Amino acid sequence: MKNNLKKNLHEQGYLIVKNILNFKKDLKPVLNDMEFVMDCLIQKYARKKNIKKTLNLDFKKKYSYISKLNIHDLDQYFNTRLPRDHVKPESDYFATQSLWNLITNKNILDVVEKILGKEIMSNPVQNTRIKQPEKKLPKSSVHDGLSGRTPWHQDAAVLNSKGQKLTEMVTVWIPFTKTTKKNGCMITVKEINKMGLLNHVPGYRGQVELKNSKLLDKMKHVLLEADVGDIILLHKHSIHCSLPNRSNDFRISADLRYNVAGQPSGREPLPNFYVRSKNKNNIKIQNFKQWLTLWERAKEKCIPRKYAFKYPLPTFKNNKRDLSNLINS
Ligand SMILES: O=C(O)CCC(=O)C(=O)O
Repeated sequence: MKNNLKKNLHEQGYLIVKNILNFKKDLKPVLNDMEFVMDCLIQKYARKKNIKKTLNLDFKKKYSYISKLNIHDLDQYFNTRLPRDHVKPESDYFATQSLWNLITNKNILDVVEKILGKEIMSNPVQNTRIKQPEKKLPKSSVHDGLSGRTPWHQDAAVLNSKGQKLTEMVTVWIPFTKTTKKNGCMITVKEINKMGLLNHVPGYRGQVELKNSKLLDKMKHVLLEADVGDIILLHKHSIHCSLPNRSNDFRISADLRYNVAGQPSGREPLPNFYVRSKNKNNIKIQNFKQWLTLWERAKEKCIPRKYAFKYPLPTFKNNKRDLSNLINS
């Protein structure tokens, strides 16, 4: 079993692992916390006369309401990491007890252990994404990966140069809603991870995008559809993107990452800590409050430089690692 998971992930670049999480116990608490954030935003930004009525709306109607209030960088309130840039003392992020529970979830770590081995660290490259139907999005958000489509990329490309070279990292993508082609699942190309790290270019709003990614449109795509309770694993060199949400409903997910302990996180000084080890003394961060303290300490370090992460994209000399050269050779 152990070798199969690892072997299959390295062979295909992705794996869908069924029935790992329980909606009520593991996932619903995160949605509850998102709703709590919505309530706080309503209290702060809604017109006084609308507050009571709006607080009684359901999750989706509440979110639709606040998304029309023109709140600056709204996605950041629901995203479980510091903003990429303009980090300020008041910068908010979605680090909740429920997410801490998910990052340290035993069933997830049992799967990750089969890929990375017994010494595992939580990697700070992580996001939580609420995606409304695309037709409800402002034009400026359609190509923003937090609320809209995500461009073709490899996850290793969002690390700093040391991380790109040295870090064994796996992505654990978690759906909070059944995820299908219609509501904007991720897509990939089988075995394309075997090409290794490729050249990337700056994409929309500072996103990291594979160079010549148009060439992938012609290739055969695998739909990474998943049920609630499943998790999707991505190899760090898997090339993937996400489709538009063409449904009438929300598509909500988290993407967490883990790396082999002792390797660079690729996003220093953001939190990178043991979540599993044979030596229990390594598990120094043992509860939500300690985790939050790590993020606040990281924020202190990011404020003077104003950004949380900003790295040279993978650009190998002489275009030798351009997708165009590799698929035509
Ligand atoms: O959830 C999405 O739309 C994209 C996620 C993704 O690209 C990632 O986790 O690397």
